[in-house]
Parts: sequence; structure tokens; C-alpha cells
Amino acid sequence: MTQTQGFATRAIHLGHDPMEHQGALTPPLHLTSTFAFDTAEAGGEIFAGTRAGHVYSRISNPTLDLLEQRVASLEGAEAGLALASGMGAITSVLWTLLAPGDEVIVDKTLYGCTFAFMHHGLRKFGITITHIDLTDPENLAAAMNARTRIVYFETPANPNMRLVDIAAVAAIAHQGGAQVVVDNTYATPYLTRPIALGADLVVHSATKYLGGHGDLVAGIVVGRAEAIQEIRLVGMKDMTGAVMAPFNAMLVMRGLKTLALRMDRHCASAQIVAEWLEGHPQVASVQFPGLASFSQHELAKQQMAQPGAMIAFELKGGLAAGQQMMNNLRMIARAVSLGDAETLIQHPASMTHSTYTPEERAAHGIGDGLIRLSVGLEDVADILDDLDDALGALPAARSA
Ligand code: 4LM
Repeated sequence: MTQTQGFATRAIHLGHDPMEHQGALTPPLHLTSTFAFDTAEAGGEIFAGTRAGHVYSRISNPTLDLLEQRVASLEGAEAGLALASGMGAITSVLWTLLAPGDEVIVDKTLYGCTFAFMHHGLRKFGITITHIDLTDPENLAAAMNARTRIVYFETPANPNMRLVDIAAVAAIAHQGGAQVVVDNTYATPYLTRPIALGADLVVHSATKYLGGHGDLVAGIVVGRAEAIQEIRLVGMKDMTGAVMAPFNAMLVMRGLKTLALRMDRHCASAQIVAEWLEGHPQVASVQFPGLASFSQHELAKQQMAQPGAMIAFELKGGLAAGQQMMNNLRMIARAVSLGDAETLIQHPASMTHSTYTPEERAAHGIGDGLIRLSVGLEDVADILDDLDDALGALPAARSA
């Protein structure tokens, strides 16, 4: 298996030769906490890092190892590390890289728990969190200073779909000596590969598209081998302990096999749904990178192979109409998370982003009336039908 093979091929085959495993086509699941050493001396050498081998599954495990190789390859990175959750990945990375007195510069909008970790976690330990509008990379040049260690952002951002120009931001961050960490959960490596654009580390909630079936919680970080080893041995092993369970690694690998296929369908359906929503009389605005009306449509075309499958929209009737519409739905699930086969809808202000105060939400561009839709893999006609009935039953539509 070589890196020159295609994305889907590597997602299915990379790193596993059935003939090395008694012909087992599916990689074995290593359900073991610990690993026996041939001799006491060999154990000591594995601990010291002078001999290859596994010690204990809070540090490494062959099943996780394969998943790490596959995601690293798909992201175009040297190495990967599998963690218990997206938050496990984010916290392990930042605890490893930061010290009191350091500064992290972040975009205005972040997933609610990432925002909470930075504001309520890192800040308690003397780390400065500075939000700037990274949609204009020039703002970074003005904000960088000697204490800036990390520039961190999501693109597209959860929940309001802001995009950040990874190459432009990475160039400025590196000039100032900072590392760039990108949360690529929304785009997946099938749509965007931040490492090739200059990012140092890429984090994922593998709970979402990588797993793809809504049956697990998992995280991944990829980057240069040396940096990943440090995050493994410092952040994950000794600080968070947030290791992924081998069974979940197995499920994420099953999900990866269809990532390309699923993303094609997710994206095609989301384009149809976004255009349909934009034309609906009850809808005030739609944020979706694939719409010509999207303010960063050009950047989306340049940086994303396809526009993704997350849509943010507001109704003319605001929050009350949004909640009523959500309650009217029959098939689309009222649920947080994203990237599942099922279409999911949620209200960020009262759900995923309730970790922000109302004032913070206002300052960070998260509208109270904003509704977030994760377009699933059902027949798109059924998704539209459900939305049409739910919107059509709203009072203003009836009187119109
Ligand atoms: C949600 N999101 O939005 P774990 N990074 C991004 C995310 O959207 C999330 C995480 C990290 C949602 C969960 C309820 C961009 C999560 C955190 O949930 O720890 O795997 O990932 O609905």
C-alpha cells in the first residue's frame, strides 16, 4: 500500500495485510490493557523507547495504531494519535503545547465546549485566550506578539459556517513563531487538507463524519511525528488520559471505508437542501459555503473540494418560529452532533453553544435564532418533505 494510491483506497486498505493475520480481511481487534514483555530487559528498553513495542493501552495499541496511520495518511500528515473524544484530542494538544503566560489566538467562533475549555479551563492556568476575526488574516498580523504560541480555528466554524483561509493564516502565524492548529471536523480530509496548506496540527471529533454512524465518541490529532509523540507521552498519557478504546477504533475504521462515498452524498444533498431553504418564504437567511450568496463562497471553492453538509439558517419568525419548526419535524431528529446518516437539527444558542453567555454569543456571532442542520444520507426528497411540512405548518405561512 503506498501513499500514491487514492483516498478511498487508502481509507480501506492502508497498513493491513491480511496474510500477516491468518488471512483475516478485517484487521484484528486488540482488546488488551497491557502487553507482555519477552524479558525484563526488553520491557525496560520498550519503556525507554530504544526498542519498538507496546507497553500499555493508555499509550498505544495496535488497533489504534492502524487507525492513526490511516487518518494521518488521509490528512497528508506524518503521524496520528487516536483519543477518546474530540474534546480529548483538543485538550491533550493544548495541555501539551502551552505553559502559563502563553497566549492562544482563536477565531471569533468555536464549538461550545472548545470555547468553554479555553475560557474556563486554560484561563485558570494563566493562559491568555484572544479572539480575533480570522476571516481577515490581516487581523492576525496585528494581533501576534511574543507570547502567541498557537493560532487555533475551525473552518467551517461551528455553528455559523465562517471560513478561515488556512494558507494565509498559517503564513502569518509562522512568521511570528506560532503553531497553527485546525479543527477539521466539519470539512473532513476528503474536502480540506489543512496540513498541505500549512497547518501544524489537525484535530477532529471522529464522533462525526469519520465514524459516520453516530454510534461512538472519538477524537484524532495528526501532525509531524515528533509533535504527535510529545502529545501522546505528555498530554494524553500523563495529563488527560483520554485514550480511544480499541473497539471504537475498529468502528471508526469501518466508518472511514465509506467516508468518500458518504461525503459525496452528504454534500450533494446539502447543496439541494440549502438552495431549497434559501428560496423558502419563511427563511430569512442561509449560511452554506456552496451558495453563491455565501460571503466566502470564493474561498470555499478554493479551499474545499465540496461545500460540506452543514447548514446554518434563521427563520423570519426568529427563535420562536425555529423551535416550532423543529417540533413539527417527523423524520429529522432534534439532536446535537453531526455527520451521521440521520439528518440532525439543533438550536446552538440553547444547546451546543449554551456554554457561551448570551452576551458572549452576541459578541461571537452566534444568533439566538440560528438553527443548525446536519444533512444526512436519507433520500433528499424525504428531507425536503419533512422540512416543507414543518415550515408550512408555521402560523405565518398559514396566514400568508
Ligand atoms: C456538536 N460537536 O456540534 P467530541 N470540534 C468540533 C465539534 O463540533 C465538536 C467537538 C470538537 C458537537 C457535539 C455535541 C468542531 C463536537 C468535540 O464531542 O468530544 O467528540 O468533539 O453537536
